[in-house]
Amino acid sequence: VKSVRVVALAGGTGSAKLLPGLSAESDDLTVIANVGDNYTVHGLLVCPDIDIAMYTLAGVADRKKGWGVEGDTFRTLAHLARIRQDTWFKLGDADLSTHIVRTEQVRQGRTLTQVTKALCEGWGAQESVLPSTDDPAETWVKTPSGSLHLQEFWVRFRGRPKVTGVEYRGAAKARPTKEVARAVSRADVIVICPGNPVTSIGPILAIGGMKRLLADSSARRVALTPMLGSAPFSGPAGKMMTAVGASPDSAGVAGLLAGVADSIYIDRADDGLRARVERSGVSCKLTDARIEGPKDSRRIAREMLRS
Ligand code: FO1
Repeated sequence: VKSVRVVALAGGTGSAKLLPGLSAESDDLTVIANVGDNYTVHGLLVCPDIDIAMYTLAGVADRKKGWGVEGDTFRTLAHLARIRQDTWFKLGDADLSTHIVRTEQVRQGRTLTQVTKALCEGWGAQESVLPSTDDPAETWVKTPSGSLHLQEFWVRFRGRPKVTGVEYRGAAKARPTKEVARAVSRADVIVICPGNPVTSIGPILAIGGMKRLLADSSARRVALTPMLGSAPFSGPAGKMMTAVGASPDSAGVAGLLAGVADSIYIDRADDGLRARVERSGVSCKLTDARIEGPKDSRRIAREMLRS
């Protein structure tokens, strides 16, 4: 049988929960990862959404924390603290090996796409993980006291500041890579993972030409909500959605994905939102949307790929 070519748009912890299922249910999976929350710390280029996808597909992700490598140690971080350096961004020792290699290879002139391929091979991820762009594109969060890089907002200030808006700096000038363009144009199904629609999926869609590329694909485009009722399963999605004028629920997610997703799976408990979801032109499907482990991930992936 001809395999189904699956492309997954992914960013962050929520998105990563669906990847094991997609990987188990497809033998041709390409992940397009958000780069908006890439951050340079101690001179090292950290790409959290690329890395969570890579570690998840390699089977080494810390699923409890939702970032980093399972069983990692933090000895280097402890030494950084001892020599009075900032340690609010926690880099594990194994995770550091990724950032060291990436930073050096990018410095030598390789693209993030090339470096990511090498890192995925190194860690043993079978599927390909593609950065959404090789151009600069960063997500900044507007607060009453100024803009903060997403990592500063989320990790340093623990997501506490009031959010008045979100900026995708550089995104409009950035372009999808040729690898991304090729994967999208060959796809049979494009899956929009259950990531924060504003800070995980939004920055992918904000890249110049990305929405057009997705619209021109003949693939079926299907999303899974990251929301249950008026709250996300995890992370700051509700706050971010409210700040951009979307209702913090699955109907708001559908509105943000209008023109991008043909259909969206929402939780059965949110059946009451169906009419509002469909008003965005996105067809509404019901499932048990909570992903608590590999079984849920696989069940939902199967539903999404077969529908
Ligand atoms: N999230 C935290 O809440 N605290 C951390 O110290 C932290 C460190 C970190 C290091 C590497 C990495 O790849 C991700 C890390 N994250 C951390 C997660 C990250 O801030 C976000 O969850 C993602 O950017 C969401 O897309």
